[in-house]
Amino acid sequence: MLANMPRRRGALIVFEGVDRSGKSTQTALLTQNLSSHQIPSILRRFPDRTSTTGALISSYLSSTSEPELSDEAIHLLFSANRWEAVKELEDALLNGTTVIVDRYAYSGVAYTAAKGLDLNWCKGPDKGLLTPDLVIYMEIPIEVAATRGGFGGERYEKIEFQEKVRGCFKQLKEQDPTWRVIDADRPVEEIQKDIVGTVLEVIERVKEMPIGHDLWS
Ligand code: T5A
Ligand code: NA
Repeated sequence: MLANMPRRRGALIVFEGVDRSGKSTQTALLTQNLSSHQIPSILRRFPDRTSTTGALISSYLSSTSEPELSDEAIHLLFSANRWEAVKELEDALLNGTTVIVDRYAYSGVAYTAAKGLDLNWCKGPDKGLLTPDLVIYMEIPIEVAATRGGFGGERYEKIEFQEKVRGCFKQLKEQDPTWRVIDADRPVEEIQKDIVGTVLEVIERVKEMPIGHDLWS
C-alpha cells in the first residue's frame, strides 16, 4: 500500500529582511506552529556560523576594524556557506519535511550590493541553488528596526547602510513572483498569524511539484 501512495515533498520557505526585522522570532514561532499542525519541519539559518566558512564569516561580522577579506571574498564565503547545506536541505524536502530558512541568497545579494558592487555580479555565485517556494519579506522602517534589542553590535548594523540594503531588497522583490511582503511593524502574534496562513497554503500547493534547482538561472 505504502509504495502506491503519492510522494509528498516539503516546502522551502525563506525569510528575508533587514537586521532586526524579526526573522528569527517569526521563524522560531512558525516551527512550533507547524508542529502543532502535525507538519514536520526543520529550521536553518544563514550564515550557519557553525561550519568552517561560518566561523570565518562570524569573525568578519563581529569585528568592526578594517576587514582582512575583500568585499568580493566575503560575498563568496557567504555563498559557499549556503552551497554546503544544499544536500541536507534537499534530502529533508524529499522526505516530506518543510524547510524554514532564516536568510538566504537574497541577503547575500542585498548586503553586498549595498556596498556598491554590481547586483548581477552579486547574484552569480548563488545561481542554481534550491529555489524557494515562498520568500517572506519582513517589511519594516529602518528607524523602527534600529530601536529593537541588539541593533548596533555588528559590522552592518548602521542606519545608513541598512537603508541601502532595504533598497537592494526592493530591487530583488520586483524581479521575483515568490515574494510575499509582510508588514513586520506589528505585534509578534499578529504577524505570525498572517505567516502561518500563507505558509500552510504554500505547503499544500507545492507538495506534488518537483523541487526547483534553478535560483536565478
Ligand atoms: N548577511 C547574511 C550577508 O551579508 N550576506 C549573506 O549572505 C547573509 C546570509 C548576520 C548578518 O549577515 C549579513 C546580514 C546580517 O547583517 P544574522 O545572523 O541573520 O545575519 O543576523 P542576526 O543579528 O542574528 O539577526 P537579525 O539582526 O537579522 O535580526 P532578526 O532575526 O530579523 O530579528 P529578531 O527576531 O532577532 O528580533 C530582533 C529584536 O526585536 C525584537 C526581538 O525580541 C529582538 O529583541 N522583536 C520585536 N519587537 C517588537 N515587535 C516585533 N514584532 C518584534 N519582533 C522581534
Ligand atoms: Na536573526
